[in-house]
Amino acid sequence: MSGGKILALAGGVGGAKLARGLARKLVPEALTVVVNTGDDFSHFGLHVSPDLDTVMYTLAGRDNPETGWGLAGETWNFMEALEALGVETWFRLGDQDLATHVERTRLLAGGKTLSQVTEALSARIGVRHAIVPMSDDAVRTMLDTDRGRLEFQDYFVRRRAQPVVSGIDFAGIADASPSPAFVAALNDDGLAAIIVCPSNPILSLQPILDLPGVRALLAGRRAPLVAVSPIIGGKTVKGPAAAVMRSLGHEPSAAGIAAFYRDLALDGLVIDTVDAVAADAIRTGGAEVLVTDAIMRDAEDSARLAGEVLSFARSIPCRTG
Ligand code: FO1
Repeated sequence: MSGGKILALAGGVGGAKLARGLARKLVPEALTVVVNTGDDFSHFGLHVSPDLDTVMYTLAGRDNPETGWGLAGETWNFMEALEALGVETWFRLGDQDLATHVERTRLLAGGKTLSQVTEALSARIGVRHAIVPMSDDAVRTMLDTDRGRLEFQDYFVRRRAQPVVSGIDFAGIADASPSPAFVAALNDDGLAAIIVCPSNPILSLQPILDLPGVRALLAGRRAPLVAVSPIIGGKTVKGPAAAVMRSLGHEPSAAGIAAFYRDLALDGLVIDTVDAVAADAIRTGGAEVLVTDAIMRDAEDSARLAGEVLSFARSIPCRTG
C-alpha cells in the first residue's frame, strides 16, 4: 500500500480479525489500533481488559480461534484449583492468560497508565503495531436489563447475553479523555484513513465514539472515515450485536449500520455481497459503498479484506476538513 497512516477503531473478535489483516498489509509505523475498554472489569482483584487482550493476542498470532478470546493451547489449572476452593469460575481465566492480567495489574499499581501497560505487554508478546486503549480513564459499559443493571461481563459471559437490554450507558465516560496516542493519531497530518472495524457498533464502538471530543475530532477529519459492517445478512458473525441493536431500536442490517453511523457522515461503508441490495440506498445517504466478501474465515481472509478496505478508503476523495 502507498504511504499514509491508518487509524483503526476496534472492539472484540471482529475488530481483532480486521486489525490482524491491516497489520499484515501495513508496516508498524503506519497503523494504530484503538481498542474499546468498556468491557474492562476487576475480577479477583485483577484488571482484565478483554478487548485489548483479544487484539493483542490476535496480532501476535496467539489467539484461540475456537473461542475468539484468550490464548491458543491454554491450560486451566488455576480454574480447577479455584473450583476446588468452591470459587465461581464463570469467567474463564487460562493459566497463560492469567499472567497477562497479573502483570497488567502489577504495572497499573506501579503507576503506569493503561496505554503504557498495553505498549509494554504488546512489545513483550512480539506485537510491533501500536495497540492503544481508547482511554486511560475508567469507562465501564453498564446495561439496564430485565435482570437489573448489570456490568458488561456479568451480562455477556455470566448470563450469556440472555437478559433483555433496555438501556446501555458507559459509566465514567463524561470524565474520561481519549488516550494520548488516540488523539495524536486523529491529529496526525499523515492520516490517510480511519477504519471502523466490524465490531459491535453499540457495545464496542459507541464507547470509543462517545468519549468527549472524539466525535468533534472525527468531524474535523482530513481523511476518509470508512466502516466495515459487522452485520451480514441481518445477523452478526459472532456475538450479540444484532440482538442488542434490535432491543435498542436499531435495525440489525447493513442499512441499519449505515443509519447507526449517520451522525459520523461516513465516507464509505463496506458490506457483504448478501447485502448488495442495500447498496444504492446507502449511497443516497452519502457514503460510498464497497460490496465484497466481508467474512474473515482465517488470517488470509483478514488480509484480503484489509487490502480491499484500504484500497477502497484510498479511492474516496479526501475531505478538506
Ligand atoms: N468470554 C466468554 O464467553 N466466556 C469466558 O469465560 C471468557 C473469558 C475471558 C477471559 C479473558 C478475556 O480477555 C476475554 C474473555 N471472554 C470470555 C471474552 C470477553 O467476555 C469478550 O471478549 C469481550 O468482553 C466482548 O468482546
